[in-house]
Amino acid sequence: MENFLLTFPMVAKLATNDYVGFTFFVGCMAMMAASAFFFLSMNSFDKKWRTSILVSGLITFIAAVHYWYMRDYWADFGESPTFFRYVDWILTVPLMCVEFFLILKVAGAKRSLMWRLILLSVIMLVTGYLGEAVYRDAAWLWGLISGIAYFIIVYEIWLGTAKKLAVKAGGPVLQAHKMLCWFVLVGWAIYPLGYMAGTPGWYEGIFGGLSMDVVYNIGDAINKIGFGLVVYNLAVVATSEKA
Ligand SMILES: *C/C=C(C)/C=C/C=C(C)/C=C/C1=C(C)CCCC1(C)C
Repeated sequence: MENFLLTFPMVAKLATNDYVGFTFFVGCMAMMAASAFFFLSMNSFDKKWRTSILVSGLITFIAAVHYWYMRDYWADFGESPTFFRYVDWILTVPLMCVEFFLILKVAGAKRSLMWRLILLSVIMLVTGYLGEAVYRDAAWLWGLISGIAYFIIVYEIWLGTAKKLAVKAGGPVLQAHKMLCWFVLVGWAIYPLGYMAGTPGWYEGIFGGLSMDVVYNIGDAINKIGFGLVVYNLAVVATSEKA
């Protein structure tokens, strides 16, 4: 029995300088804790906000499950879990687009806005995956196409239809929308840096000292939990203003 456990340990050792392994581990815990927080707080709010909080919880929960697998994958193979990473993103990033729609519904947001943002985010992620995993020699080109889709999302929420709806809604919704816009502009900009650190191209060396996975893991923690907390805060403020 003892020999068996030594040959097939239940848990992998984590080296003290394994920052990728460490951030997968802590990221997993943080996503689990955030999910519990969002799910358990959900029913203390006005019905209008419950779906938004539910979606916040789903985003961190889906990430928690993927982090569980990615942590394992990294421990076993010492390689970037690119496939799991992009499956996680392709589920959670469209849900973040849904959040914009949900909070702007009070101002009459249409479903077409939601689908437009979802479509752009899918284009951004699929082209990113092609560059990172399939056509690595042309990573810069796929990254550029991905970046254009990202730019259009930024334009849409900062200056386009979404912005106009947020202004129409005013008050706490406008404030929350602004915060989410900052997350997309600054928080999401972390990802292209990770991409450039982890793919070959003319930019090699500029970000070469960074670890792609550490950058992605920090980005995920900031964006998924931060996004959820903005929506949570909106529900708190809007519910107390009504009371
Ligand atoms: C929770 C996960 C989130 C918010 C992931 C967001 C990912 C991005 C904004 C990725 C963007 C990329 C580019 C803009 C260009 C290079 C390729 C990507 C996919 C890393």
